[in-house]
Amino acid sequence: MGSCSSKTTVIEGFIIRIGLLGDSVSGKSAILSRFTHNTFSLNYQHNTKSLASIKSYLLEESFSPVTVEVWEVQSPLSVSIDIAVIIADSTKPISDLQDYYWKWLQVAQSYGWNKVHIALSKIDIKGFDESYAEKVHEALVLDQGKEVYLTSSLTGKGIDLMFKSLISHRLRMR
Ligand SMILES: Nc1nc2c(ncn2[C@@H]2O[C@H](COP(=O)(O)OP(=O)(O)OP(=O)(O)O)[C@@H](O)[C@H]2O)c(=O)[nH]1
Ligand SMILES: [Mg+2]
Repeated sequence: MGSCSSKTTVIEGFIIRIGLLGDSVSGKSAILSRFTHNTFSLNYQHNTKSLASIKSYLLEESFSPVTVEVWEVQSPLSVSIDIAVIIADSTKPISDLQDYYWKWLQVAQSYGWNKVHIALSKIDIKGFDESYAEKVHEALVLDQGKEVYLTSSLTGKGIDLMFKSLISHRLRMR
C-alpha cells in the first residue's frame, strides 16, 4: 500500500493515473517533484513505499479539467494505473537499456499494465538530443507511434512535454 501526499487542490473532472517504474536512483522521485511541485534536489533518499502527487490542468483538447495523479511505484498498487512509464537513467549504455526495458516491461505486465512508455532521465549529464532518442527507439524495437521521452528533472527539460503527450494519448483512447 502506498501513501498519497500533495498540497495541490483537486479539481472535479477527469483523472489520469500515471505510474513511474524503474530501478533505484533512476530518477522517479525527481520527475514526480519537478512535474507536480516544480522542485528538484540533488540529495538522494530512497523511497521504500509508493508515493503519489497530483497536478490539475485545463487542457485545450479536453472540455473538463484533467487531474494527473503521478505515482512513484515501488510495489503493486491498490489503485488502477492508466499509463506506466519506465524511467531509465540516460547515462546507461544503450546495450544495458535493452535488458532494463524488458525487465521493467515484464514488471508492468505482471501488474496488469499494458500501456507502457519509456523516458530517459538525467539528460543534462551527457547532453543528449533527439537523435539519441531515435537510436534508443531503434535499439528497443518500439512501435512507430511510441516515443522515447528525454527528460531532465534538474533543468526541467522535457518533463511537461512528456506528461502533456501522455495525457493526450490517454484522452485519445477515451
Ligand atoms: N543531474 C541530474 N541528477 C538527477 C536528475 N534526476 C534525478 N537526479 C539525481 O539522481 C538521484 C536519484 O534520483 P531519485 O529521483 O531520488 O531516484 P528514484 O528513482 O526515486 O530512486 P528510489 O526512490 O531509490 O527508487 C538523486 O540524487 C537526484 O538528485 C536529473 O535530471 N539530472
Ligand atoms: Mg524515489
